[in-house]
Amino acid sequence: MTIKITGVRVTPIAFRDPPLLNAAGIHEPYALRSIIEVEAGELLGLGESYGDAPVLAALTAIAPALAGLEIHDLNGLERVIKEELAKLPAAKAGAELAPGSQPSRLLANCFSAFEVAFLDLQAKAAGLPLHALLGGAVRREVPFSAYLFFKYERHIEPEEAPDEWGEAITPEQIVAQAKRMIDMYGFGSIKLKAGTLPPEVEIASIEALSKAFPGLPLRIDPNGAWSMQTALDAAQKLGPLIEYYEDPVAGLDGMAQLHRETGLPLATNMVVISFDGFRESIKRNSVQIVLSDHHYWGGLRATQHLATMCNTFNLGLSMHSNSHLGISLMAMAHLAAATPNLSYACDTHYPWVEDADEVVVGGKVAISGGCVRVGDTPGLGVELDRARLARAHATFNRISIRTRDDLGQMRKYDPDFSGKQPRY
Ligand code: GKR
Ligand code: MG
Repeated sequence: MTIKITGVRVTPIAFRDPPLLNAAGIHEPYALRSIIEVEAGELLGLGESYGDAPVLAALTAIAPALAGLEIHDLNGLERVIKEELAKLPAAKAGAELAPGSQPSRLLANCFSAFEVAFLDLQAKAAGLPLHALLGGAVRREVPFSAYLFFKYERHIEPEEAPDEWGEAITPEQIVAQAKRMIDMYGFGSIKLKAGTLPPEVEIASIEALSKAFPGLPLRIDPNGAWSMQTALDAAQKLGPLIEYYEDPVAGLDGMAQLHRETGLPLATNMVVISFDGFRESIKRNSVQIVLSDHHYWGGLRATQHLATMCNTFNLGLSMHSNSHLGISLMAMAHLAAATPNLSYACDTHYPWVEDADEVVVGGKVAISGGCVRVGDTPGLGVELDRARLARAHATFNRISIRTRDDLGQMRKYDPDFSGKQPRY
């Protein structure tokens, strides 16, 4: 059966984001995404990707060229994307903490944005849930971890109302944040974003979490903001408490040295973000766990290839996230459901999203018992709510943010903030 693409829409949206601290600076009051709709007659396939200007420009340029492709022709999709990208001016470097916005990832993340929508269409046309198309679910309940952030009580912009999470700049406040998030969603593991406050506070926060939640797997992620010495010192205290040490130092060589000297399992979404990086990491034994992310690894099928590589080289596999909504969450969940060796709970920023900002029917996708359930509804299992989408698009039109800039945002609080790395 031949089913052709009849139309493609890319809608930029923005949603509220709390003042979350990270190694680069602080989140702006709004996060950007793009919502992709691929039509084939009566059928509609959905995708969600980055909304930063360079990616958005590329997605928008590619969209009209996809009409006429057959929904199963993913090689054709890649060919058309390459042709359209070749016509665009070369993109400038993007924010480091949003790996998908790096120019070198443009092909991979454009392909992914449309591939998910094509696969959603294929699954709907076959009357199958997406996980069935990806090889079948090995788990129906996909575990996610509680993703904790140090944060300020409110954004510096006076017109932005405070969020419901409150301030978190001490170990006690981080434990309170974890309790609230676990009460709300039932998470069975915890990730702490670090590289932002002095390391003593961050280490003390892991110690406090370990006391407050005995037995719960813990991770810490300084996003490469620690010097080798800081990471080595911290390893002595953190080692016995964490399941993995995520990007404590920058670079493949730094990670390799840290692993040699500590023996701790190191995870990354910074030094291995492509198959080239994977090869280089294997040569040096830089990382023991790769955090996959279909948005910049080149789609759901490419991420399954990554899973095979991890299996082949005996590496662990986990899943990274950036600020996202429910379409991305469901793509992540179907992929994780169909990936046997994804052996750690996935990351997600979803708890930081407010229900009113979601664009799918029914509002936020449920996370219960720490898991997202993948069912038997054909495709991704979520539908677009047109009124919600229009609201999120209106928000995008109202604000002036067009590319994520955590560093620039931090300089509004502290004009002398250098952004120099390693930070500690
Ligand atoms: O949202 O601030 C953030 C995170 O730091 C994000 O940008 C990272 O890409 O979550 C990510 C990570 O695991 O490094
Ligand atoms: Mg990370």
